[in-house]
Amino acid sequence: MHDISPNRSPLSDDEVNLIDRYWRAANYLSVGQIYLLDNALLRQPLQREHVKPRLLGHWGTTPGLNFVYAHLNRAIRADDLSVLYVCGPGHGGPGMVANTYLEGSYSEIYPDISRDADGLQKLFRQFSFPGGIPSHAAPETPGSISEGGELGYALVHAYGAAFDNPDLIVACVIGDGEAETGALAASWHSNKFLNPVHDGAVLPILHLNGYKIANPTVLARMADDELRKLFEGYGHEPLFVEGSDPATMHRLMAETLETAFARIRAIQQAARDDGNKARPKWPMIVLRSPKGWTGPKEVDGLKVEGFWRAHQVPISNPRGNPEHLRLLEEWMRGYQPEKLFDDAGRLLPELQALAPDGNRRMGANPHANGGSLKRELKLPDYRDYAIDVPKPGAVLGEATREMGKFLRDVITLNAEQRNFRIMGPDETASNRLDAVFEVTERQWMEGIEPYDVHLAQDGRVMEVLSEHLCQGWLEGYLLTGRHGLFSCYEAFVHIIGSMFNQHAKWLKVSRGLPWRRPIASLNYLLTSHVWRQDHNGFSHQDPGFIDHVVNKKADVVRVYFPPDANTLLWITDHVLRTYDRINVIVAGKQPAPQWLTMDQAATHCDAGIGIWPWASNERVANEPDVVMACCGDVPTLETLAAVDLLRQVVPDLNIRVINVVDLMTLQPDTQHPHGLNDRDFDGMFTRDKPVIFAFHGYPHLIHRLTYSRANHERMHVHGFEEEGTTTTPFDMVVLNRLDRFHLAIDVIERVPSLGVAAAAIKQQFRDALIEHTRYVRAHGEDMPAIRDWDWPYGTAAKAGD
Ligand SMILES: Cc1ncc(C[n+]2csc(CCOP(=O)(O)OP(=O)(O)O)c2C)c(N)n1
Ligand SMILES: [Mg+2]
Repeated sequence: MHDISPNRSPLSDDEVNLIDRYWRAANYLSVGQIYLLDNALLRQPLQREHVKPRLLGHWGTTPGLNFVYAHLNRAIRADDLSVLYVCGPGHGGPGMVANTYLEGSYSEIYPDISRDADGLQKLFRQFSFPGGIPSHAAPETPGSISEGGELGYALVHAYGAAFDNPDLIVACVIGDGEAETGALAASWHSNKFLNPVHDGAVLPILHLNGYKIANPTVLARMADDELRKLFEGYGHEPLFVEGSDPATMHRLMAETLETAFARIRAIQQAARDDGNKARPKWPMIVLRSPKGWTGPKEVDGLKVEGFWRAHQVPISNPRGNPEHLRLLEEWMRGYQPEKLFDDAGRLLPELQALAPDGNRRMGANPHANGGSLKRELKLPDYRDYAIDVPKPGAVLGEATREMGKFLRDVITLNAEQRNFRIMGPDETASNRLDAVFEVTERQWMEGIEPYDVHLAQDGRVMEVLSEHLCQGWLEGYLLTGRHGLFSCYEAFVHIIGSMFNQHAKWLKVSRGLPWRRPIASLNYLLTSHVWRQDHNGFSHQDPGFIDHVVNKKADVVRVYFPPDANTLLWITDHVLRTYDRINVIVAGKQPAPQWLTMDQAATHCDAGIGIWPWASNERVANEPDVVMACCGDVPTLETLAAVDLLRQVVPDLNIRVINVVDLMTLQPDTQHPHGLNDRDFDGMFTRDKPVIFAFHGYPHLIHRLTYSRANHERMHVHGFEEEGTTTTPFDMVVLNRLDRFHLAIDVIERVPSLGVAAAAIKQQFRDALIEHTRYVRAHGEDMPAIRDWDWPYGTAAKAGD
């Protein structure tokens, strides 16, 4: 069933012939990349030694991708459109490379791969070849913002790219297998967040080639009627292009794209010129074409074209099997390369003329190299948001609430630039960032009731209960040159762990490509963290995302644990200025004691780690008896409370307190640019004194980062031990032995000089723990002595000073 009759085609026979030849050229180059080392233009009979020894790549999706590319070229030329091509089945890398080569953008970036026979030969050879290029639409591929290696993120990236880019159309090819992923299934709802006035358009092209690697796909086996209802239900107008006869399909596709772009224009006009506020029914295309279209129909008697066997390399052994070699030659010659390329190996001029010019070529669209369009954020002075801290611990504050005020003004200062957004799964207010709602709203295109709060068709905050969408939108937004922040519950950020991986890989590779300009960093605020899950309990207690983050290349990742509001402000300002990184900030939202003045905070954060002299009980000339290190807001509080306990019972004990804000300072400088060198580390942590380390996350991570340090065997780390429930804040730390009493007991046990006094002191602390347990179970809240504790010493560095 076709929506549009081929008879109404805008394509003449000549045009059909031309576009078909262009498509054949792209298909030829794609097959050549997978198979050939030599004899690229088939000027001689194909010999086994012309074929690569290892055949790698994916053919099945490629002819469909090439078909879409050729037709988008035509539409771009017709209406001078700015189109970004997001390629979901990124494993069709040969197709994206072939097309950018044909249009010339490839050779401009990689002049060695010239537009002649020599360049063509190199183009074939480099593909999936050691020292060459990867098999996917990777960062190396001009025009790409989405790798597609891990399937599922094409549509969400496309929307991220379209936000605040009113003149851009993002054409997004979605594999039918890819469409089965959770992330992609959620992505259809992105249209509820796209404003037709201020944002660009996304044209989803669902590529029903019927198969994945070894199975049919769910969507392809559904009848058109069900598909139509499904996508209408998602708020789209599906336009169907179905068939396998190339001439018919060219006509259909050309006509359908014209319809789709006309619909997009009409929607934008209605919203922009006529003030139509209704959520539009955006067009989408359902493209049903055979997997491995134009490839071999059968190999070794088994069905290939139009089946999953076309997925990777359809003819497996041309070097060893003469029949395979013959089939390959027949397949490639079937595209008639002599009618596509001239004697010098250049695409014939009448075919070159089908590609758009300059930046209109999809491989040269500047949005795909977002760093080149990036404008710096205007940032307010973070010092203006400082909490006044007359002495350590004297005032309570909510760190993320102060950050919210800073972000509010970031939004205001950049309102005109429209290049900053905050994403979150429904928690911006609960994470105490709600000051932002003084100046903006939550973006929302569905109906708005009079009693709704902070919803509007234009807002800088994007909330949807899909961490996949938050992450993917932000990636697409950053990759096209803008800025943002993703605030998330710490325990549930794991959901996008794999997307984080892919983005980190993208950054690592792009940093090695001089033509890819740096993009703004991906910034996470992880709050509602493990130690303060008062409402939720064990399911919400998991600090393990950071373990995952530090696996990535040191150049790319940073992890920050600000202990209070002023440090959080400094770090927020800092991360918003960085580029090509992933910054993770872990900070609590509950009222907590404030430790540092803004000046102290700035100095401390700049170094990333430091001794806190005011918290230490150390005679400067002497070595400490014990080092108490802390990293994270709750561990810092417990460490300081433990220092207080110890000062009371063993006032002569020399305690050094170290606070870690930047986790990566713990790694050696040879492994991370922020790492301390051994000399500085040893100076701080000593080479031979016990270190009691209170850490926000799983203890093993600290061991992992410090295993090569001289004093590692004396490091005793307290952290999350996977003990949790819905209980009081202090009981949570007790359950995991991160509380002041356990820390103090550990100090007593590890400092040899304490001798016989130790037993009595330990007993006193154990008794306090027993009393605590009894009290919380009886009263349902922490003991007053715990709740009301504050740092009693001011800035005095010695008890009694
Ligand atoms: C999340 C994820 N799971 C599994 C894979 C392995 N994989 C690679 S291609 C593919 C099939 C993709 O099918 P489809 O999206 O229909 O693409 P096409 O048919 O166009 O090749 C699979 C399962 C993957 N790349 N990503
Ligand atoms: Mg498929």
